[in-house]
Amino acid sequence: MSEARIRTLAEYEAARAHSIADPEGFWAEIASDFQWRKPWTKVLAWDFDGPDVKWFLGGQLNITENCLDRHLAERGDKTAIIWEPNDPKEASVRISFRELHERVCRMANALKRNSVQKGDRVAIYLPMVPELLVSVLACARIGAVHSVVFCGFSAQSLADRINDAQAVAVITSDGMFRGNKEMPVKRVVDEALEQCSSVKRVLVHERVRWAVDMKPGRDAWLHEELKLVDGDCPAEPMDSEDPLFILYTSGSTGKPKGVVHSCGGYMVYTQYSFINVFQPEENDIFWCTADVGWITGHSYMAYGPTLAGATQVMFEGIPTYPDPGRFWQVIDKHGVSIFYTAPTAIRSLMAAGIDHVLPYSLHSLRVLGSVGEPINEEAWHWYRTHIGKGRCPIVDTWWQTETGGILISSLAGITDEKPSHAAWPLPGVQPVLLTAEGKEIAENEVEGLLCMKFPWPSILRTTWGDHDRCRQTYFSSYKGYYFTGDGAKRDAEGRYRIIGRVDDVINVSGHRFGTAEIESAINMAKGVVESAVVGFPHDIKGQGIYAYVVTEKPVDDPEDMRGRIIEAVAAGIGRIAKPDKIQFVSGLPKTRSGKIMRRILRKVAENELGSLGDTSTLLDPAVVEEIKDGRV
Ligand code: 7RM
Repeated sequence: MSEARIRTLAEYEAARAHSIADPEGFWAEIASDFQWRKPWTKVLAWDFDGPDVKWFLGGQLNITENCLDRHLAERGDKTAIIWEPNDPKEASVRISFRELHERVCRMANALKRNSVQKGDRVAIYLPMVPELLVSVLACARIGAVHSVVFCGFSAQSLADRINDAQAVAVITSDGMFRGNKEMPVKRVVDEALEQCSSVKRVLVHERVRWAVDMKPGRDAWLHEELKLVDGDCPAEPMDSEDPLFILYTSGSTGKPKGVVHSCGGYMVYTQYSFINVFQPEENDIFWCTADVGWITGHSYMAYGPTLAGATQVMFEGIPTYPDPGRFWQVIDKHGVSIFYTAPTAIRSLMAAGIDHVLPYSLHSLRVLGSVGEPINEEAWHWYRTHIGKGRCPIVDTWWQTETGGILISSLAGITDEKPSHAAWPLPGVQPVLLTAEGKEIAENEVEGLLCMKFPWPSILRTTWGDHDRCRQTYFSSYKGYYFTGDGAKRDAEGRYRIIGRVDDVINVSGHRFGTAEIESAINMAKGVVESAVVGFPHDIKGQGIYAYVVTEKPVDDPEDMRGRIIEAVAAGIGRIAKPDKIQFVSGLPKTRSGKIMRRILRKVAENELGSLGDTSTLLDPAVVEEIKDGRV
């Protein structure tokens, strides 16, 4: 494994001091651990006002050469991926680094054969099969920009993302397995593509063997395309700052934005953070349960572990199929030693009962990780006691799609940990807490808005097609800082505790949705006039979605209307964003200028009816009483 590796608390502290005193020297040392086709001439140029951030300027590389080729001599036969299918009766598949290299090259050649060129965007809409990782790396191999869309998103969401990026090709599958269900995938793509003129080719992986419509001239079976090409594909040299991928993420306003990451900095930071946070050794088996459709699956499946030459498990299924012991069974089956999952999964498996854990030994586990949302103390202790058997450190990793990699976390077994605290910034990361007025808070035992005062290599570079939106969203609230949108506390010793979003973003089971995005989907339902969505505390999901809906006519069949609203959200975004609670109201609490008073709606959803605050500025204060009485 790599040398840019912190192994003791003293080294952590020294690295942190070094990174602040001499950031360029610090990162140059770490970046020298990779294969560059051409060395960089300047480590960093930055201006947060633009924003204009560039790392390793003038350098050239191909990230897949670092993920694959450089391991062949020493680790060619080492397993890169252990694929565990949805159905425990289906055989798992092991893919060595050499095989992965060959498959990526072959896929890259298939893309080329289908006219995909450097700089083109390729949408990937695939379930958790090895072809998903292969496709991602194949794009990177030839310099095509991948845009992975999570398979739970609807045709409309997929179409929006394809159109925004003007993707020229789509890689997908006939269908997918998910627990005891078989679901269509290609059909969703077909529906999306009715709205997308940029897509010229669709490559279809066969997974469930369903009959699908193949559009002549546009659609081809992947296995047939792969037969027509060879397994040799030179890696395209990329400039450090060339875009590597786009990943769409929700914010507080408008449609999801395409967060853009670039080749050099992302490569350096994902490997660096992977090896330092999880502290893998050569024989460890890493398992990240995220879907590759989210940033966690990009940074800590497709890239971080492959860059580090680690063996990882990729799991197609869900935690509760065939029963809620599935995760623990897979850990025993494959000897997983580093396990990285989300608090929502921990809470749901905790709720399923300890009887599902007891049959498994879990003795292979060495390190546990958490990501996506704050982990409550109860879940933290359960994870530590019943899964880690009290002997595995837990790394609570705080980061975002926009940060590209973990920024705040304990380093496993090196820095200390505290329940519900992401704790310590990684060396090279400079978090600050600001007051609402934008003043840095120097003291400890405080709460504020979490910002970064200095760039790190995997900071987002832009939002696809709209640089000003990037500036406005992240760099304009507080001049000279990257604003995360999260509130945080700092304890007496300096550990960070993330509280949650301070904007109109809801985090449901670790997935981000903008309230505006859900509202516009709800408003598509026939008979809906307007709606307002807020989050509320949910035992399993962290936050649930509470929708207040105004209808044209009084609702005489509420069940039917709720069903139609849920269908509208499923069609506009996907089932993952469906409201948990829907309350029909005659009006929304608005100020005289027409602004919805979300504070009031949040309080009602949280059932804090006694503390609604001042309602006298409302256009129609009576509506508040109605909303309180009608709470669901
Ligand atoms: C990696 C990821 C980002 C948002 C972020 C936070 C929340 C993520 C933690 C967390 C508390 C954590 N990217 N968040 N990790 N909150 N503790 N360890 O989830 O772009 O999808 O979401 O998730 O609010 O801003 S993301």
